[in-house]
Amino acid sequence: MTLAYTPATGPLAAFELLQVSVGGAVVHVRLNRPAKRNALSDPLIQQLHACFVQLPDDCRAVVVSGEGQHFCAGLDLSELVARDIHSAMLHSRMWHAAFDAIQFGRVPVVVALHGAVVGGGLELAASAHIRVADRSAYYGLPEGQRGIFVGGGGSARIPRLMGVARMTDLMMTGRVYDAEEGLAVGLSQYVVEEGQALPKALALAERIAQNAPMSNFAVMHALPRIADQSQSEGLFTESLMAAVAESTPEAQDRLRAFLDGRAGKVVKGG
Ligand code: 1HE
Repeated sequence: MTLAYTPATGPLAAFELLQVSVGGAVVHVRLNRPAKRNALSDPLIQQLHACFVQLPDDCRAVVVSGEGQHFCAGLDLSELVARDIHSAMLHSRMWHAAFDAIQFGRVPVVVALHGAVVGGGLELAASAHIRVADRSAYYGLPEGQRGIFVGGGGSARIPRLMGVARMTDLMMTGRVYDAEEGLAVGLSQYVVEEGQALPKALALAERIAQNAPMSNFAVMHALPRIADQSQSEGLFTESLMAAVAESTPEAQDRLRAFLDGRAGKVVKGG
């Protein structure tokens, strides 16, 4: 982390369950319900959604983290009382809308994970583009034990990270992966020392924020869609995306800068 982060002003300052701060082009959104282990209540989901659709125009990347000892304990189980089928369906769709605003929003999202990353907390993490865990992080899907099913997009997103068989194992047996296991199966891309997930996530976001916005947009919007397409359709989508990205003035400037020796090279360990 190199930037100084100061509390957000304007609409992003108004969320009672989120603590939002801004450092340059990076917005840091902290789940702020530590007494309940950041359990995802309806208001918290609604505030997350509102926050992601109101990011300032100059925002280029977001970091999401959790206040307190855990990233997120998942669905607020105290709200799961006597919902009829229709309202349960609408509840799940509300989560989908919020997490879609994260995955398919304007800018890349890096999530910093520590402690419990369970149930809906893992669904939230799976909607981000890059996951950084510290050694205290652990992952579980206790829906099986609670008598419910994932409803926050987990069945669509989590198998794309670690496969259907592993998700089945976590949901059926209650198995919990530690941080290293999560890294090995693809749940996170980085594992760092305890307490270092947030600084690492901010540093990555600050670096991502320097990319051309169109390149970041292409990566977050085109890659998952191409992965869902047939090879023939995927290759065609890729050609369209490549043509759009390289024809932007920013791409032309950046390519010229490299050819003139004014841009950084690709370095080992960079
Ligand atoms: C909660 C929740 C919650 C904590 N809903 N209130 N998620 C789960 O099945 C995970 C349930 N939670 C836990 O297993 C543990 O709380 C933790 C391992 C996350 C943390 O343990 P710990 O010892 O640090 O905290 P705690 O003492 O268990 O919890 C502190 C308080 O948070 C306590 O309330 P208090 O009033 O007694 O202080 C807990 O009741 C409360 N709390 N987790 C409500 N989840 C769209 S579908 C998604 C489906 C799912 O996410 S299913 C998985 C739900």
